Amino acid sequence: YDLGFEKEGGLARKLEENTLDTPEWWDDAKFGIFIHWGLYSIPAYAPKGWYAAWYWWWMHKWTNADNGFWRHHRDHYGTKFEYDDFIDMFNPTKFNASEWIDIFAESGAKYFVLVTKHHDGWALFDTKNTTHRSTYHFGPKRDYIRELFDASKNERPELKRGTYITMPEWYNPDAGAGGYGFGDWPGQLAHNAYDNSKLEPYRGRLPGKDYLRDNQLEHMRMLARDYESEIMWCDIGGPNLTKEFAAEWYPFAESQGRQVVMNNRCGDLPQFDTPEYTRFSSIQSTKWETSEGIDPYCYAFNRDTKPEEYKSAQTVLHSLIDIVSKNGNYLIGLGPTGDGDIFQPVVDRMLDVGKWLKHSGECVYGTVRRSLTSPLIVPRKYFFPGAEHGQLRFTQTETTFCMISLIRPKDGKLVVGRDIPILKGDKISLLGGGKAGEDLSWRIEDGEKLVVDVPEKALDKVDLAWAFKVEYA
Ligand code: FUL
Repeated sequence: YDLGFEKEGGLARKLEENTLDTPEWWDDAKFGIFIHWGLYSIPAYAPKGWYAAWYWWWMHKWTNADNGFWRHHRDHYGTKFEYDDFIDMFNPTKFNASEWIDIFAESGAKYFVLVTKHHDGWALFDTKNTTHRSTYHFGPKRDYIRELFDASKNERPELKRGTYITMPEWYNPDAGAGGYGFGDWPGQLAHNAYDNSKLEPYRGRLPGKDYLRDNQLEHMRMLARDYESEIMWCDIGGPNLTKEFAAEWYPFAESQGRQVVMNNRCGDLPQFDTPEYTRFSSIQSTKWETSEGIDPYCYAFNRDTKPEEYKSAQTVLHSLIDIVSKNGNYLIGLGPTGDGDIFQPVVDRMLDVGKWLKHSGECVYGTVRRSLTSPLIVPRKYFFPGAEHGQLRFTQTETTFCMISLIRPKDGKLVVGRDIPILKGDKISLLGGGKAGEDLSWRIEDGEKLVVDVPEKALDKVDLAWAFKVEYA
């Protein structure tokens, strides 16, 4: 791993000063898929409103408690059943890497982020001799991260590939209170229901080794070097050796002609913020990415969520448009089932989003970063209308201005009651509206109201949202 960090030059200085920006491809990509899949996908259960990927946590926090979660666990698995007993049950017979990758690409996503190791410490890649707590060493003995990355590299190379990795491991005493002080995890508490000794082989502890250096840092290095991850999506933060990692990773990627990116939970050197289940009402000046599941409450599969509760294609698409208009990216979580299936109702919704992006993606991907205080990032010096106005969202490229209506315009007219950057000679079209949606007639009424005539025939061709593109003359 001696990647020879170049001390002089731009990259070194940016790392030193912590001013490394997000790469252009990441800004342009806008839409990603997040995959939470692991042992927790087998029980696939959490109290409503909580994260199902935290099954380990609930189990240990609430051992023998008189509450819904524990009763559920007890009734299905019994009180003597430890979380690591799921290891032998992990047998995803329906898993098909190519199918997953196809779903990601056909959803219109430009990148994906796989959970490679969640807080339960269970890795989905070959952790080699650092720890044996992985799908490669136990259960199916497969490296799912490798299989998915390979499928993407071979079949959909245009997708960017990212890796989520937890910084602490809840179960791991070397990381917890007795070790690096990541917190007083329930794993450190006694729970007399279990025979812990039988779990020792799965624990992945490294006698005489250092948690940060030989586990956390080493796993990040593996993902960066052996899998060529392009997004290091860390979770939780806390004690870390991220500066050391970054000093190797960025020059390594750069030497291969790749630009890589890291989120704000790796510790130092944050490149983008990561709000969860969050929208903003105005343009944000720092780059950010909202992540959330298509499930209304969690990222991983939860068997208690009914299919009709999943976000609809319209909700997913409107969220994406809203987020993009405010400088964000949208990372939507799909939770595959324990046997490796992406639930059909989820696939159907995502494919509908992909269909819309095929005809109207021009108003989403590659749109420029916008700001309220310095609107003049487009060549034309116009009054800038911000991100939204009622049911309209605005985006821009260098040569166009987009008005995306989240509702179907009424009476064959799009009415924008607000100054927008349009001049005589500019052309307006409805993306996806076919011939009837091209070169629409428009006028300014009452000094500032833009009225665009749009045939019902054109409106009928589009569903979910209507993207009007203003092409500068
Ligand atoms: C959180 C985690 O605890 C959740 O389970 C999920 O992975 C989310 C993206 O980050 O902090």
